[in-house]
Amino acid sequence: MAFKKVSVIGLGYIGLPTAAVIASRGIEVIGVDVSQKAIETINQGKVHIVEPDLDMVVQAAVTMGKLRASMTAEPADAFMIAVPTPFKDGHQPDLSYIEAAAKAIAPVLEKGNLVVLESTSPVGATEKLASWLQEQRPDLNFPGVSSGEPNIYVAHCPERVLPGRVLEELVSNDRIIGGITSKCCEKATELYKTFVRGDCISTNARTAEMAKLTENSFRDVNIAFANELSIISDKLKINVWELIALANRHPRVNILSPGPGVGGHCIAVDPWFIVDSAPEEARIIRTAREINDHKPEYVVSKIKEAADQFKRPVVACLGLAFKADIDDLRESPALDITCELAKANVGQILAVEPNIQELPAKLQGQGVELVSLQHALEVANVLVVLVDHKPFKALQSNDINTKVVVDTRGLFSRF
Ligand code: SAJ
Repeated sequence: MAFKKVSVIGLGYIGLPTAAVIASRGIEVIGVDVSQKAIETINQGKVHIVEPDLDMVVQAAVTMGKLRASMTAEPADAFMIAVPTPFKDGHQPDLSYIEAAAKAIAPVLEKGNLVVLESTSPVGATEKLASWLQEQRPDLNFPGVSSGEPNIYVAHCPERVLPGRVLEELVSNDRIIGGITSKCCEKATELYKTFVRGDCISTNARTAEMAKLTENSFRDVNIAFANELSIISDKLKINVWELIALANRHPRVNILSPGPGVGGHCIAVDPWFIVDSAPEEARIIRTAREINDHKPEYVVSKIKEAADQFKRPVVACLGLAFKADIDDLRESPALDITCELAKANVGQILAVEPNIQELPAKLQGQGVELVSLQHALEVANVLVVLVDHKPFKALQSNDINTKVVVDTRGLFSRF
């Protein structure tokens, strides 16, 4: 089956780059989203999210007439669902966006179509997707649900790209193709082969769902280990950065870096899906989440100690984003720490975030000032490194040696 027309549901950080890359291979792509603003922006050949080179790829695809965005679904050969899967209170996965996507595409599905779930999902979500579609379309046979021979193919192929390197990783990363049946795997592999250079590895849908959650949990557990080491090292008066660099000289040790906590919408969220599915059994995974979630509190206490040394503390928080060299503030520990400092009346709080133009809503009206790095260096007596953005990495020892420094990223451990 050749894929002449592909529909991507959800045009966010994953859906839009995926749609644009497939369109760049000459396939007609219809992107569907609930945001009118996103649709208008994309149809003008522009982007509503920040990701290196994405603007160029989208503009080229729209200009060539291969990519079009719409608020309503239309018939296609394949549907790729890339909608958010956040968690609700109590860390339970919220699948309502997937359900809404199922309802949106169900009316236009035709025999022989392929439906792929890309959203990071708890185990069983792909099967649920098939049953939601079956409810809407009793005239079609969905795999794993209908007793008849399936005439629609459903698979899970989790996205695995790193924000900041999305376009490169979309093409070069290996993909896990989890079909509800082996025929579903075959169809989905055919689709991914149109734009993926990495290997496409077949498995079942449940294993593919768990594989994605496992990747992010592995990273979360490793970072929690590093964060725990940083707190132990503080207590024992050891430089944790030197410690980890030394331990990592062992050929079979690879400890990640401690930081102010774990942010973003993936690593801080996905492990909870495993905990929710197996609450008694997922002990390390839960503890790692708790350690990483507790780290911002620990950092705030260290900053308060530093500020207490001054009569008029001026605290400059370097970075608000959830990681280096991006503008994404979602689930950012740096933002939470800055907010906590403002609430706690620690002193005058300055925020330096070279990737944004105005103070985020959460910090407005809190007495926090968004300033340049230069200004912060001139007036602050406490310097807090929260994100390892490039301009902060370029600082020299004479920029900071008159300040009390709380360095959560190990930028100055070299001085
Ligand atoms: N962090 C540390 N120490 C480290 C590495 C990261 O504290 O050594 C922190 C970062 O500062 C950030 C958070 O962890 O706050 C997450 O950053 P990240 O770069 O590790 O990951 P994300 O959330 O940007 O992207 C991850 C990736 N998953 C893995 O590397 C296993 C990406 O490939 C996934 O596609 C993405 O999650 C996702 O969408 O699930």
